[in-house]
Amino acid sequence: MKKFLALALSLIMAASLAACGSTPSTPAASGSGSASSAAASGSGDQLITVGFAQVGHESDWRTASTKSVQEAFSKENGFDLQFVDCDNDSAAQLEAVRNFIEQDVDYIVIDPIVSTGWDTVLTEADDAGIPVIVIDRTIDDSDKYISWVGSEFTNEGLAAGAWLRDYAKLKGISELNVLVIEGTTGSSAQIGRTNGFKKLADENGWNIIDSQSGDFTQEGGQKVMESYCKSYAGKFNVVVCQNDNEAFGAEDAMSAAGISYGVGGDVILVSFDACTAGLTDVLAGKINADFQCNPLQGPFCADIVSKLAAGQTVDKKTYMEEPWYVSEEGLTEIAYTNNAGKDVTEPLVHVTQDVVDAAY
Ligand code: GYE
Repeated sequence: MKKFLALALSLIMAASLAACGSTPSTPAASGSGSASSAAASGSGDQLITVGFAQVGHESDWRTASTKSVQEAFSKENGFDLQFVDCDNDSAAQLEAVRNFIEQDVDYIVIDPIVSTGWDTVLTEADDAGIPVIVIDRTIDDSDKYISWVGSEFTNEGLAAGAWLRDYAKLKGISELNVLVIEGTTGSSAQIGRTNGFKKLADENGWNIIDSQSGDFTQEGGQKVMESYCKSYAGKFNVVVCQNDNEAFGAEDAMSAAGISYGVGGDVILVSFDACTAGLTDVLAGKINADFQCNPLQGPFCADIVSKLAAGQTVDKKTYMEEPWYVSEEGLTEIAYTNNAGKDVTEPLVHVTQDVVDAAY
């Protein structure tokens, strides 16, 4: 199927380059129906073969992402999915993609561990006539892919900063001394969240005492926080963890060091992802605010592949919709200038048990 679609796809690619910035409407989280019918119409009775090079299994977010992709690319939906867990190893991820090219799969889906180093292998895929779709994290040094679906990480960081600015004002806290536990160095999620938050920190004169990577894992978050507690005891009142799993590790380290955090504590704890366990901690007042990153991208990705298989045009970029969650009721919205330079006002969702129950 790939062979005769190659020409059509280069035309589609050219058309899709013009489109960008769409927000997903369909498919919904369970949007396998449209993927199924489009896949079937694109390939007769044959399954579409898809190779997926996943980042790894480092977090609750990642587990939900893998499940979402595997469910959307099921046999019933017309796909034969080859899944590779790259265990957070960039070299292994490049090798996985090269293996997919060797196997002559119909489509390759990549969630890039880091945002650079991609142009050579994407050129190889292009030369082999295999379309590449990128999900979640971005590729920033090559445009040789058809489409991307994921999150605006810089906006997540900006929103976290805007919330902290307003929360500190509400609570009468005039001096903010911040410790950041970053995600995997060089991933677009780490880069965007770091830069977005730093912009607000600079604007408001906050002191970022230290910023180290916890590699998006609970163990990593705990280790970094243990060392922060030793080095900076009594000197910080904000901890920003770039995902929930790091926040769980940071909580354990602060508890062990006798440092109180969350609502009514000495340290404001901020997190990203808003998975079920993260929102459970927001409900319990352990995490003050959690900025969602939505991992349920599988149906959108399958829909893109199905459309390509049916010879249809796809958008170059699709952004997931993501709410911001808070533990207390005091603030109901935040206003900030987003990464596109637009002034936005967005609601803050106060977490209740219903919100936790509805989480991923
Ligand atoms: O925030 C983190 C995961 O790429 C957005 O990766 C994703 C991040 C997510 O390990 O939990």
